[in-house]
Formats: sequence, C-alpha cells, structure tokens
Amino acid sequence: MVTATHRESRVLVSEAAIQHNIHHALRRLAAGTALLAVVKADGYGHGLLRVARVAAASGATGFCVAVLDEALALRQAGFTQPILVLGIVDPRYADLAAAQDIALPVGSLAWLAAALPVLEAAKVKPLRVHLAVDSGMGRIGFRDPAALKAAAAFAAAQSVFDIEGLFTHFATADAADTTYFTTQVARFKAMLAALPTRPRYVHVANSATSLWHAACACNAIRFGVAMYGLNPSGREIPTTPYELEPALSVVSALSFTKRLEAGAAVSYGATYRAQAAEWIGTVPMGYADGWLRRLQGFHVLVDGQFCEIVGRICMDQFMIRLPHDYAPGTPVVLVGRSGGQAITLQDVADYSHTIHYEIACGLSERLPRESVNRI
Ligand code: PMH
Repeated sequence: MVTATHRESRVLVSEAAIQHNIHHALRRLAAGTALLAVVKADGYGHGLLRVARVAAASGATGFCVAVLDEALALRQAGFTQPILVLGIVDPRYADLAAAQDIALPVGSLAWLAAALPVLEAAKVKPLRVHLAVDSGMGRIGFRDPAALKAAAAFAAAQSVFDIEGLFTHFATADAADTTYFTTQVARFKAMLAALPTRPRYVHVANSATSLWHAACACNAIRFGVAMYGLNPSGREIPTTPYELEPALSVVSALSFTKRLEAGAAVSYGATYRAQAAEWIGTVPMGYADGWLRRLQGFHVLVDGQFCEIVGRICMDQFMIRLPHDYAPGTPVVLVGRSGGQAITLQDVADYSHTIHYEIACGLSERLPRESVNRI
C-alpha cells in the first residue's frame, strides 16, 4: 500500500513512552528475566522497526512476532537479538528460520517430523524451538504431558533441533476473576514437570500476567500491549503497578470547510441533516485508513473542543460539525490530546465495540508513522 506522506493524516509515536513502559516493566522483573518485546502486526500498528529499535535500546532482550516474515524483516534490518515466532510456521520453512537464527513454536510431534528432513537437507545450524503448551487457550500447543514428553524426546535425539523454550499463553490474565488463570497455571506446571530438563526459556507472561500476576514471570515475559502504554484489560482492572504511558496518537487537519444550511445532508445515504445553519469540516481520513465506519457519531478534537463525526465515514474522508468556521489546515486530533481534552484508543474502542488492540492494529499503512517526543 502507498503511504500518503502528502496528506496531513498521520500516526505519531512517542518513543519516550515506549521506553518508559519498558523501563518500568524491567524494574519489576527478577534479575536474569528476559523481556521479549512483542512487535507483531507492525508493532501493534506503531511501526515494526521503530518499536524494535526503541525496545532494544530500552533493554528488551529480544522480540516476539506472529509470522516468519516479520522475523525476517527484523533480521534484514540488522537486529541480531533472539526472535521467536508465536504462530505455527509451515515446517517447509524450518531451514529458513534456522539459517536466520529465528526460533519457532512447536505444538506437535508431526511438525518436528516434517521439519526434520528439511533441516537435514539444508545443513544449517540447529533450529531453535519453543514447545508450545495449550494450558487452556485452545489455540496451539500440546495438551497432554505424554505427547509433550514424546515430542521433546524426539527433538532432543536430533541434532538439528535445539529445544530453547517451553511456553504457554493465558486466556484470562486480564480478567478480574482469576479462577481460569489459576487452572491454566496448574496445567502448565504439570506439563513442565513432564520434561526431563528445563529449557533455557520458560515463559508464560503476556502484559497482563506481568502486571497482575508478577509471580508468574518465569524467566522471560512476552511484553506486548503494555509496552505501547495500553491497559490489557481495557477498563476491567483500572489499577496498574506503574503508570502506562500511551505511545500512539492519530492526527489530521481539516482539508475543507463550509457552512451548510438547515436540512442539508452530509455523506453517503444522506443520514445526517444539518439541524440549523452549521459549519462542517472535512477530515482527510477514512475507513481505508482504519478509521472505522462505525465511528459515525463519535468525535474528534479541534482546538480543544469535541466535534461530532456527522454522516457516514467514507473510505478516505469524513465530516465533523465545527462550533464555528475554522480554516482548512486546522489541526484535528483523532486520538490524543488537544487543549485540556483527550481521546484515547480505549475511547475509540469502546465506541466501536471492540478492543484498543484492534483499533491500533487496524491503522493502515497509508498513514505515515512519525516519531515524536511525547504525544
Ligand atoms: N504472547 C502471545 C502468544 C500472544 O499471542 C500475545 C498477544 C502476547 C504474548 C502479548 O500479549 P499482550 O499484548 O497482551 O501483552 N496476542 C494477541 C492476540 O493473538 N490477539 O490479541 C493479542
């Protein structure tokens, strides 16, 4: 996709905020515990390479990504730190991962068996594998201690595999009710006990676990959404052990303004009609940028004032009702602060009935990302 640099709409990313969040997370970890910065999905929309650079400079040991291509992009950019892919990669690419020193997750003996000839034929260094345990997320991994033990024995017997890690993922670490979380911890412990030796990295913690179940850090955490300054629980657990500083802001500027007479319609479907004579501004951003169509009726900030989004959001533009005339070029804040007011990603997520993760990841590549000191 083409990035629109000749347009005022952009995503601003505060490197200082990312650094702040990482420093606070590190301060709470026992010595020797690794922080793996989760930079998948273009760093949750904040920019893969930018976030990786800041995270590494702030003390992250390595990275987690979702797919092999994200790992390869990090290697190509020159990052030499440990990288773990979190999603299952087709075993036919095992040699590519091994050659680039990229660790892959393994959830079955069949995967190891399929990767074995690929690795043997390639004569590359051993593939680092992290055995995935499905302790209750129901997504990937071993569910049965005997199956885990058999796979570990198979891998240990082959020089092409290096069992570097054992991990699991929690479904409810961000919930106030800890019942299911406790069940998952117990299941994971039973799985760990099935292994004859403890791998170098044993990791279970996402951001929520690191914030609210610090005892479960094991010796590595996979630090994602909190690194970006977002509360993993949304609003369910409002208190965090340190202040999370949001790293992302979305800004634009009015591209056009006009005065509409009472009754005049705005946008597709003519769903909005001016109540009286009104000033209407056009913002050059739309659902193709990730500004969801269901945000009709939500608001943005102009000059410290909330302005309603009126009429349907178009692919590349939407309209707002202004308190009075403003010149084209006037700044518009979609996420962030203006005057004494603020709109958070959580506010956007609440209005559109989703989670802030989805809003951040959905901001499209058409929006340039720019570093700023503070948002
Ligand atoms: N580890 C795994 C296996 C993950 O899938 C994720 C996030 C993280 C760590 C980081 O979680 P955090 O951002 O809450 O800290 N994965 C996803 C997901 O699949 N959907 O939303 C978040």
